[in-house]
Amino acid sequence: MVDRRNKRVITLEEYIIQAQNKFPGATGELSQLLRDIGLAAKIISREVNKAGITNILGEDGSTNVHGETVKKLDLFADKQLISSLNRSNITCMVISEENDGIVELDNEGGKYIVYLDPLDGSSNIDVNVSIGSIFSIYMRQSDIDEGLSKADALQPGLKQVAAGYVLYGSSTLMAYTTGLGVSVFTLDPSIGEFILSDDDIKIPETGTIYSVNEGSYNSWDLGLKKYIKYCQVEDPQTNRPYKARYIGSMVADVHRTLITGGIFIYPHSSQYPSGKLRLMYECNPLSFLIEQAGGMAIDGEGRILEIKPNAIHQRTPIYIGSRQNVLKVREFIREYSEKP
Ligand code: P6P
Repeated sequence: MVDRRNKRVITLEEYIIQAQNKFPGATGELSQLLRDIGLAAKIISREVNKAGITNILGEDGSTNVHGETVKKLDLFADKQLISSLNRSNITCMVISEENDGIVELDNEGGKYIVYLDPLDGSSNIDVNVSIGSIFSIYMRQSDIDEGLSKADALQPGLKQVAAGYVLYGSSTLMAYTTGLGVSVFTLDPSIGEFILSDDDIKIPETGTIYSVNEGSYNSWDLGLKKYIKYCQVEDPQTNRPYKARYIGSMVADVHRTLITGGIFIYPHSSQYPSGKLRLMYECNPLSFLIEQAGGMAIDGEGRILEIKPNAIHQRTPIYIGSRQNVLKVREFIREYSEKP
C-alpha cells in the first residue's frame, strides 16, 4: 500500500480526470461512467450502513433469476446503479443479477455495456458481514444503427474495458481497473468523497491464506481435496499450514486475497456442477482486476477471462489469487484429475 500520509488527498473524481487527461483522444465517456458508479456506490453505502436501523433489512418476498430470495437492499442497489448509469446517455445496456433479462436503457446512442452484481453476498446483509457491488464494462460491438445484439452481451472477459467492485465493510472502498493497474479508494463519509488510498496495488506473488467453503469437501474432485490437505500440512519452509479464512461474500474474500495474498476458490460440486459464481458479473470483473494486480484466475485449468460465454447468467468454477497459489492448485488438479 502506498504511504499517503504526506501526500495530497486525491478524490475519485480528480483521479479519473487525471487518468483521462493521459489519453488526449479520450472522450471522457468512460470517465463519466466510472463517476456514475462512484455516485451510486456512495448512495448504496449510506443505505447499507444504516440498514440496521431502517426496515430496509430483510427480504422483499421476490426471488431473482436463480431462485434466490432477494433482499430489499439488493433491489435498492440495483435501482441506484441502473438509474445512475441511465443519467449520462453513455450506457446502452445493463445486465444485472437482479434482472433475468437484459435491461436496455433509453440511451440507444450509448457505447458501453455494463454487467452488475448490485449487492454480492447479500445473504450476509442481515448478519452485518461485509457485502459488495461488482461491475464489468464492455464496449458495444454492434453499430448504433444496427441495434443491440446477443454478441454485444456475450463477450469474453478479455474484452472488458473496465471492471471493479465496491466493498461495504468496516469502511467503504472502491477498487477498479481500466487495464492500467488497480486503484483503490476509501470513502470518507465526512466529506462524501472516495479518497485515493492506493494507485497501483499489487497482490503478493504467494500467500498463506486459503479461502473455500469446506462444507462441500465431500463433493470435490480429488485434486482439490489433495490441495487443501497440502495447505494443512506443517512445513515451515513453505509457511504451512496455511490459515483458512472464508467470509462467504466473494467481494470481501477476494479483496482480502488482493491485500494479503493467497487463494479464493469456489469449485464445481454436486450442488453446483458448473460452479456457483457467475462468469459475467462476478468472476470476469474480479479476474480482470486480480490479473491487473499481478495475480491469476482460472476455472481449474484455463484463464477465466478467455471463457467464451454462451449465456448471460452462466456459472463457472473459479480459483483466483496469488500466482504461485493458483499455479499450485492447478498442479494438484492436473495430477489427480480423473482421467476419462
Ligand atoms: P456459499 C454470496 O451469496 C455468493 O454469491 C458469493 O458472494 C460468495 O462467495 C458465495 O456466494 C458463497 O457461497 O455456498 O459458500 O454460501
